[in-house]
Amino acid sequence: MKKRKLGFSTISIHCKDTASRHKSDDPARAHATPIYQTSTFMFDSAEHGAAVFAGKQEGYSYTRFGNPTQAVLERAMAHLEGGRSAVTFASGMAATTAVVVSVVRSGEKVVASDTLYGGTHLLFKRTLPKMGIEVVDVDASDLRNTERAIDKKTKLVFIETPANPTLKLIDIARTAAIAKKHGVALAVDNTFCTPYYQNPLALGADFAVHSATKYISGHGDTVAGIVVGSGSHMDIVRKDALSDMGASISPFSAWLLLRGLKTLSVRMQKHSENAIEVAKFLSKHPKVKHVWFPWLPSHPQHALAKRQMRGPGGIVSFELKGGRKAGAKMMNAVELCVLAVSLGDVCTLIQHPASMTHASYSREALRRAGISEGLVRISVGIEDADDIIYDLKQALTRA
Ligand code: LCS
Repeated sequence: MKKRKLGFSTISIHCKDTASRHKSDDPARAHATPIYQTSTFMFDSAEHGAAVFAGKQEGYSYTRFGNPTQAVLERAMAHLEGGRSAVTFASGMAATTAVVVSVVRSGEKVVASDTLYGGTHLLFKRTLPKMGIEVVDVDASDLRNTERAIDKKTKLVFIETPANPTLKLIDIARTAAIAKKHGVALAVDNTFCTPYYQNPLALGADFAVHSATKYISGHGDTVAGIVVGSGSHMDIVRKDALSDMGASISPFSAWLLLRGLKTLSVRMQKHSENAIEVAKFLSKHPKVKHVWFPWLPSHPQHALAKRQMRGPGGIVSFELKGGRKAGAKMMNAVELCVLAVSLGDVCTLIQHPASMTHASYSREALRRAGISEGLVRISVGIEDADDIIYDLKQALTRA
């Protein structure tokens, strides 16, 4: 019989995309992927070591270049994102940096969307210019801005959709068509959706970038990043950016992500269900001025959300009528929700972007990105929705 392509949950559990009788590479035949907690690997002979280093023989040499635990994770992520290969990193920021340095050189240019995680914004505005790389940011939700900003020096378009923290969306397929027309690579930060809800490569992007710290880990216990792609640039991501820059994932973090990955689909469903409830509750609350959530018909790009994403994920942002002061009072009054940055955790997290995750933005950049002083971001967890809403309701009485 023809081999059946496995579904998302099955791939995320078995880390392969077609069924085949299980064979263990592990001498003890462990069922769970072992944590290969080793920095280095033994060679049978000087010739064997030389062959592995020369790439003439497959095998591991040193964990910075690759490790069996990491390799299982990379295979699973490549299948889930529909890419040829994946490379894991010590953080989402390392993954983003790896994509940029693999594609762009000194004297060249990146066109980026104007609403990005604050760390990515700092990399683009502070560090890349020191390396002679210019970054021009545009409101990429209007495709004319992206096309206008691309010139002969441009090598990469970098977008985040949905954007952190405003949930602004960018049409990936149409941005990819523009990038292709100009011979420019497109990278999409897919952290908010994960491959469960959005596949940038299938829409024409060259790279899908993840802060795996978030939903892929899911449990708020590690920091990691992943790049998935199909083109020849992926060899540079692995060989140059990973090996030379050295921000490789630890075997233990890779193992935590493999564990998280197994429940990604059910967690994403529950995050989304809860977030829909929270968004509806907030949008009806008399103290709330506005709610940003792609699954609400009031979201200005709701139609694009339904076309491009298979679900909303768990991030809801809102602004209170009382602005920043009321938001602070509310954040100080939560009892179940945790006042902390990061997102995609099983616990509900609440934070203030303008003074926390996006504190690196200038006032003008905040304004352009639509991140108001009063904006509050919730990463809705997978607790019982009634408990989350009860907590938000009681905290709002103090706002
Ligand atoms: N991309 C997105 C969309 C992010 O939200 C983050 C971190 C990163 C990349 C960087 O990943 P990291 O290196 O931290 O793994 N976002 C955070 C946030 O919203 N709160 O704290 C970190």
